[in-house]
Amino acid sequence: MKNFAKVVLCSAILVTIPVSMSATAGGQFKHQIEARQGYYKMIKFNFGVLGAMVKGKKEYNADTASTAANNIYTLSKLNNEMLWPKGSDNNQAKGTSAKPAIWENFPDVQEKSRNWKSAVKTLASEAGNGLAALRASFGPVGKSCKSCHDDYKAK
Ligand code: ASC
Repeated sequence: MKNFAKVVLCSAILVTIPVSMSATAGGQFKHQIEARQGYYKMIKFNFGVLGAMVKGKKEYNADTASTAANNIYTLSKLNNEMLWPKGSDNNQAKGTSAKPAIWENFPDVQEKSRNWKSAVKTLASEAGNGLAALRASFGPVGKSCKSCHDDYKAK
């Protein structure tokens, strides 16, 4: 090998090693896991705004309710396929509650996801129509969150 080629190759290796080491330090799927947790935090925050109204801890406000519900609806339309690489589960990766069962029962996960999205769509159209309408459409969303957590999220 020509000396120049050796220098280029060695430089490439020297640059690559620290990058891959830092990637494994927090787990191979650190970024995907952090991104999906951020996604759920956004949902949780907006769902919490609605929950406070449903439980009577905050006075019902149609604009706020509609905004929060539509934020969740917007989030429900993201394509998050890239956030769920095989192996990013709580057996093989750090800092996640995602059970390996997700990847073993993917059609069921997809069905639960579709049910959630459908309930969220109803919530988005109902939340601004008064407290009773919010209450009626809030429950099914919470139920569909729970149905997935029960099977696929570690406690
Ligand atoms: C929440 C939250 C969830 C759902 C779920 C509903 O507020 O953080 O994960 O509701 O518990 O049953």
